[in-house]
Amino acid sequence: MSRKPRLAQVRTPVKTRNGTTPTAGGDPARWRAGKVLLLLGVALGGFAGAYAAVTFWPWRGSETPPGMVWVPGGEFTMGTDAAAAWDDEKPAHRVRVDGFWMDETDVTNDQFRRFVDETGYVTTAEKPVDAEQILRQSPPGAPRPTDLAPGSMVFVPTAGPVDITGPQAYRQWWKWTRGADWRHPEGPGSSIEGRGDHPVVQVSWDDANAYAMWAGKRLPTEAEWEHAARGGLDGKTYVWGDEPFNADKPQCHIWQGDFPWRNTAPEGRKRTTPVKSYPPNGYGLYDMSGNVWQWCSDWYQRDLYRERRGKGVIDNPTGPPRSSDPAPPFTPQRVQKGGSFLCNDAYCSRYRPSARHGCPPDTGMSHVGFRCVKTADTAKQAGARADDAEGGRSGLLVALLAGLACVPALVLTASGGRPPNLTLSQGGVR
Ligand SMILES: [Cu+2]
Repeated sequence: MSRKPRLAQVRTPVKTRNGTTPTAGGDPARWRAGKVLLLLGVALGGFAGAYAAVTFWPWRGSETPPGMVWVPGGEFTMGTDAAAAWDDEKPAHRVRVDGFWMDETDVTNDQFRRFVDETGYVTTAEKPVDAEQILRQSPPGAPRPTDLAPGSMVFVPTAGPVDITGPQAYRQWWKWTRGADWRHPEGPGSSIEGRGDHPVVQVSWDDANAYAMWAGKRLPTEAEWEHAARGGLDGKTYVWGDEPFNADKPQCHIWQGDFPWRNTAPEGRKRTTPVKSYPPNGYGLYDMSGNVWQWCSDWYQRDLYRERRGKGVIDNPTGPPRSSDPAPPFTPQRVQKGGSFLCNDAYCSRYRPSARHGCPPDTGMSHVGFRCVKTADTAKQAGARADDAEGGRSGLLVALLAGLACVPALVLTASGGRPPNLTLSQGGVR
């Protein structure tokens, strides 16, 4: 059959209501307005769909933030009843936490440098010491500190064997060092040259929080941290299970030799090591034992677990309302977890996941770093402030890419071909 009759039919001029015959292009203004409306509808629909998907879809299914792994929520045994453990780890008790994303490694020097370059942030250790603050945190009658030059705490091996028992023993190998900061972890003569993939150290709790906020993340609670460190192995002594540390085939980076004076590790591995140097735990997290201590968001309370006795399963704990520890009664402390390259069974054995200790939030040390976590809440609160490459704005970007793909056409149509002033940051998505 010939197509001619149908074509002819289509091309037959139609009379409009006022009796005129429309020209080939119709009324140009009305056609353009129609096109604009259509494109606007498509753009809005796409945007709304993508935004809803990113916002309401379960986090795990949607997208993995770069450099993070998913830690599934659940119940676990926090603390321990092991005889050899420290008092503040007891008793073991049941805790439940929601799932979250966690940085698969400690924050590295390279990552921290990007934060500082972008924001101009000055760390605690780079600022003069606040004498008033020190006095507020000292026993009554303590002398006013005289050396207020910027600095931080550096581990310095002793010349030979020393008595490592007693609460003040650490003073023999921890030295207040002028000019020590994250760029100079061991003081003015040192640098992080060639250590870009090592964990950043000499960061205070405040520094860690500033970084986390910038990255659209937050510090983990102590419960989240311990749940993550255990990697699904409930009630085990170590993050890899129950087998003791094996010096011939180390499971993590802790002190090798005689603490605190003879370090038998090869040159370049006597302090921090590059992240991912040792096998990850069951959740794919590296260095959850040893290398550097990691800041948590909680205040440190020494007898917290005894208070939890008989209270059943503790749900998503965020720590006590204030710090409390009889050892330094005037100094508030935040929790640190994981142990460091200084840990060893002769001294502290705190590289076990139940181990914990407190440290004043303004204090950086050459064996203390951190890593961040992220939940749907964090992303919504901090996403708008976050850095692109850290994944914090990814929700906004996905929505923009899906919904606004039509925008160039839309704007060009409406503006008759003139390039628009389009500001994507006005999206207002939180
Ligand atoms: Cu230790």
